[in-house]
Amino acid sequence: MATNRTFTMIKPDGVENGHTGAILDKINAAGFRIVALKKTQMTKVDAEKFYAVHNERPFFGELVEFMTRGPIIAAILEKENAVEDFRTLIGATNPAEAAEGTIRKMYATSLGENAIHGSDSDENATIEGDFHFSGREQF
Ligand code: RTP
Ligand code: MG
Repeated sequence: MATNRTFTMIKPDGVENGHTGAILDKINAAGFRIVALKKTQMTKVDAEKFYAVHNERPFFGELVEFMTRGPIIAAILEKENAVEDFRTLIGATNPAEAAEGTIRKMYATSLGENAIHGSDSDENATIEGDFHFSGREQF
């Protein structure tokens, strides 16, 4: 089951800029089924834990500040080859390098504020989904 799932967050910039509906439409049109979905806001402790892999990077403080400044939309998504196909749908980390038609090309504003997250492996998809949703919230 986990191999067909990924985890995403519409980041605070995407929510603030009013892109939630359009982004969910694109996710739906690309064939992903919603397993879990909610609007929530991460605390500093949450964001430091979620992005712990980056805690030595120079942008870590900025990233935590950004990810906690407003609500996000968190979701678990299901589809064949979910992790890789979702990374293709969202595009490169830097929107300036993202392919035409990708979510980051259309809705991101900068390298730091890039509208959306997608898990980078099946293992992280499970860890990240379970970070935000209990078993009873995943259908
Ligand atoms: P994400 O984890 O959010 O899906 O993004 P990603 O895999 O494409 O990129 P990653 O290397 O994991 O970086 C995580 C997030 O940190 C911010 N970032 N800022 N200012 C910078 O140099 C910089 N580099 C990365 C971005 O919000 C990026 O998505
Ligand atoms: Mg990443």
